[in-house]
Amino acid sequence: LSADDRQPSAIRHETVEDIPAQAEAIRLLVTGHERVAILTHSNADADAAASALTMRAICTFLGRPPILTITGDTQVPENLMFLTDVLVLTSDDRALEAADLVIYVDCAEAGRIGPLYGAHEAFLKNHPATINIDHHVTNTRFASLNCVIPEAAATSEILMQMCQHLAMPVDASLATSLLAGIYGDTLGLRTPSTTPTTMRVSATLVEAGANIDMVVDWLFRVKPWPAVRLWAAALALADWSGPVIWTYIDRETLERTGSVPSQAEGLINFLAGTIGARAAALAYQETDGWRVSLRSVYDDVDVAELASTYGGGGHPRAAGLRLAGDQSALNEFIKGLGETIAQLPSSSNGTQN
Ligand SMILES: [Mn+2]
Repeated sequence: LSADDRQPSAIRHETVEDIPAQAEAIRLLVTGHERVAILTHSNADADAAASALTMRAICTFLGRPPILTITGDTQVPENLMFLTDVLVLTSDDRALEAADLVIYVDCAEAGRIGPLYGAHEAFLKNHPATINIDHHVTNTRFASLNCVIPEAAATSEILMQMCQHLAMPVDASLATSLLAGIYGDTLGLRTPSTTPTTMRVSATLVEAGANIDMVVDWLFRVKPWPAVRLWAAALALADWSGPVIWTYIDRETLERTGSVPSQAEGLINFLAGTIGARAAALAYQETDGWRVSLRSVYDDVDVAELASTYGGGGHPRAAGLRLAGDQSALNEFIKGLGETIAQLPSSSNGTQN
C-alpha cells in the first residue's frame, strides 16, 4: 500500500496554512447565529475538555456566549478538575435542540459525542449549520464547515492558532487548559505526532502564563488510590496474543476497585512499551459489549486501518473500536488481532517507542 492508499482522506483535509481562512469562516458562522451549542466526545480527555472550553471562550469573545457546552459524560474526570471553568461542561442536553449552530470539537465523527447522539440523531443529522474542528485523520467530515488538520497533534493546537488569528486574548488560565490539551494528546510533547508547530504553540502558551507544573502533575503524576488498584487488577490479567499485548477491564473489576474507566488512561501506553510487543490492546466492558483501544509500537502496524475493518477509527498508532458480545467475543477478536498483526511484514525502519 502506498501512503495515499493507507490514508485516502488525507488529501481532502485542511492544513495549518488554512487556519487563517478557517478562522474567518468560523467567525462569520458564529456571529451569523444566535444560539451556539458546543459538543465534544464522551470519555472526555484533556484535549476534548480544553477544546470545548476554548471554543466556548472564542464564541463568547465573538459576542455569542454558547447556550451550552456538552460532553457526553455524566461527570468530568477528577484529573481534569484543575481546568478553569471545567464545570460548565455538562451532560444536560435539554436545551440542545434550541441551538441554531452546533460546533463539534475533537470528534472524528458526530457519534463520538456518545449516547446523546442517539437521543438527538435527527436534529443533529439534519442540522443546517454545523462546524467540525478536529485533528483525527479518520474524520468523516460530517459538518457543513470542516476544519480537520491531521498534522496537528491536538485540537487544542488548532484552536490556539485560531485564537491568534482572531486576535483573541488568551489569559493564563485558558493557556493552561490549552497546554493541558496538547500535553494530554502528546504525553507531554513525547509522541511522534509532536511537530515543531506543536512546540511553538506550546511555547506561546507558556509565554501567556500556562502553568506547566499544574498540567504535568494532574495529567501524569497525581492519581487516586482506586486508579492504582485498577492498574494492579488490569496488569494482573495482561497476556499475549501473538505479538499483541493486551488486557481488559470488566464491570466487576471497576466495581471491586471503586474505579472508573478514565482512570485506566495511560495503561495502554504502559503495556505498549513491553519489549516484544508490536501492538497493545485494552478492552473496556460496556453495557452491550466492549470498547477496545489499540496502540501500535511500530510504524508498520496501522491500527487505524485495523480498527476501521471493525467500524472503528483513529490515528495510525492509536485507534479504537466497539465490539458487541461477551468475554468470548472479546477473546475471539483478540485472537484474530494477534494473528493479523503477526502476518504483517515488519518494516526495516520500524523503531520501538
Ligand atoms: Mn485530541
